[in-house]
Amino acid sequence: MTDRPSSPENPGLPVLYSFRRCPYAIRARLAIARAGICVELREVFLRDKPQALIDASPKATVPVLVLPDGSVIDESFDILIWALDINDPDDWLHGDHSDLE
Ligand SMILES: N[C@@H](CCC(=O)N[C@@H](CS)C(=O)NCC(=O)O)C(=O)O
Repeated sequence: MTDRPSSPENPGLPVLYSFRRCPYAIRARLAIARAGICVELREVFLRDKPQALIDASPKATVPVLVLPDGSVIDESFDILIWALDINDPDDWLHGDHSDLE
């Protein structure tokens, strides 16, 4: 696992700190995937978080998204909104989902 704050291997890509089984991280990954956005995924161990994650978001929960300009989104719902604002092919943000109720 890398501990770098930026992504020299994938310059320009957002970095997503995630934990596979975390439901909040799953929500963020789902929205990012549906939006078709490429990110560098960094799986973390919650018991041994990388310093770069803590530096980006001192509350140190996952998911954390670090954008190429250095800005940080550290709430899964905000990551979902960020992704779907870029591309929302199924209109999850504004569609009529009354059939799901
Ligand atoms: N409100 C946050 C909650 C994130 C959260 O609590 N994630 C858990 C994992 S599921 C976490 O990182 N806990 C910190 C820890 O276990 O050290 C969000 O929606 O992103």
